[in-house]
Amino acid sequence: MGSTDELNMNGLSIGTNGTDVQELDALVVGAGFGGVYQLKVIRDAGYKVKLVEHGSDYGGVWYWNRYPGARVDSSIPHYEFSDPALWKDWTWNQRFPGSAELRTYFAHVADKWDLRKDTQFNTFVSSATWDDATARWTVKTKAGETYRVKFLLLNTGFAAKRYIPDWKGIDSFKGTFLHPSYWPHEEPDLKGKRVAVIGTGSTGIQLAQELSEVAGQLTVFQRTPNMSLPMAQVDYELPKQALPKPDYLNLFAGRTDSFSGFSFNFIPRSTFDDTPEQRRKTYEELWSEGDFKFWLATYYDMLFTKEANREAYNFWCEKTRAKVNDPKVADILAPIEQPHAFGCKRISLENGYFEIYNKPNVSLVDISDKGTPIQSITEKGIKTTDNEYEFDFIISATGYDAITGGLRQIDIKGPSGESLSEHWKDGAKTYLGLAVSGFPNMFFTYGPQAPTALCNGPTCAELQGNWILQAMNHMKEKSLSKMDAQKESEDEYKELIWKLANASLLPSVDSWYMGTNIPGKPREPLIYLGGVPTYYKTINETAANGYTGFTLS
Ligand code: NA7
Repeated sequence: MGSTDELNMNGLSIGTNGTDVQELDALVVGAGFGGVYQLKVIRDAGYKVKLVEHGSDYGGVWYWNRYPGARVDSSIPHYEFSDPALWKDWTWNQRFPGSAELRTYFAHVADKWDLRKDTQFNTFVSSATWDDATARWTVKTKAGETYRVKFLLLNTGFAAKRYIPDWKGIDSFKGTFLHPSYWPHEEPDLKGKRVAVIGTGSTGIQLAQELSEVAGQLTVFQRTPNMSLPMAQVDYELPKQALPKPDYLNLFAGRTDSFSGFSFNFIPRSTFDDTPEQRRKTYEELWSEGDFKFWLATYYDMLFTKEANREAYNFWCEKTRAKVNDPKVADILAPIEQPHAFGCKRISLENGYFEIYNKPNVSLVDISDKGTPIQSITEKGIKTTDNEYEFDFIISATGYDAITGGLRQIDIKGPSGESLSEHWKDGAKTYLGLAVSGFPNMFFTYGPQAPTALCNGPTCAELQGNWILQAMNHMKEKSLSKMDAQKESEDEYKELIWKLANASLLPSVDSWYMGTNIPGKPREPLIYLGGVPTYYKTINETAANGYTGFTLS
């Protein structure tokens, strides 16, 4: 539908087929941290913008993930926006807030930033097509609405597309089969029931901890051990918080100087610079912090050299095995022989997880290739290579088509007619983890080839969101209609992504950081591994130099 076919009235056009076309400067897709920040700053800058979201409220992953025990494992106040208007009169109940408290926080953000009037929920964006003649994206929703916008801003996050393995027989199961991110709003009654949790990522661990208290019999199916670290939860006695409010400004300012967007950094010494006694003391101190510090504020060589990594693993293994009574169960949870490089698969934080296996109503099944893999789902439950287990509930905590899945599930077509999905069929290609060559005026946050899953979410939302706003402002000031990443820049950037990854141990491990959790997905580093400060410097220099690597017209 070209612009000449339409009658334009106050930003609303009527297409030839009678459908309304909403004209905007920008459409923001997704109402998690990335999307709400984007809406706020772009609207404040005077653009006409709307936010659309698949769910029926704000929160992104926190809207969807309502399973028992769902909570963030980044501590606050790291895990919140830096705007004083939000934090000056906000208090948290816990250091690691649960999903419901995070939804309340999002409601607070929506009120303070007055977001609701420009947000439309229950709206799934199904396609976007670029029209070169008008330099506009035509965006369609599943419900049949049409938007025509100069900028398409995708904030779909890293976990918008659930993954359930293609097991035979799921439909035949007579009990209830659930994916945790589609947890029913009306809480299912699991009390005294036979419950299976498949998967031991962050979700499986949180669920298992919680359900061990409720289920009659809980069986956890583990394919790979999760090298979880202890979470030191704190219940705040209000109004006391993690930090005095005047210290917040420093903490937020420091987030972009931290490798992972928190307020801490790696120790500038290598593991074996210290004596065994000093090292033990350092490990103990990091361990006792009860957050990600044993992972992301340890010796700088831990993620880069095998020996340093093994040393960290040995400490973790010793501490973890001490929590489990049965040595055979400990061999599955924390094998003495290191199964993969420590910290190169998503580390989770746990709160009594390993101890659940000391309870009589909890059991663990090793479904790795060395154990008894799942063969199918049956009417009664789960069939492995040596047994059929019977259940009332099966919870498939099997994760997501992470990082690229949420973007690829929208049918996005650039001027050449090539879709984003086709463009990425052999692997993700972006420039700066913000744009894709051949897809002009389309930007995204918390996606591939940016610090993303190794960066605290709100930090990334702000630093990428600000960059996108500046790019839009630049185009406005220069009266430009189109900004497109150059193919050569994209190719060079991909080389950089591999170079950074190859300097680390990450590519040696199967994980969703490498795309390997989804059968057939290309094996490649999906995350920028240079750390937040270097990423921040790179994207800001590109902007300061007039958006090098982009074609502006
Ligand atoms: P994850 O981290 O992707 O975990 C999924 C889990 O499911 C993991 O233990 C997988 O084992 C397991 N899995 C996946 N496919 C299978 C099959 N086919 N058979 C058996 N087991 C399987 O997702 P989460 O939801 O836990 O966490 C997502 C992120 O949310 C998390 O990292 C935080 O950032 C918050 P595997 O390790 O692949 O062997």
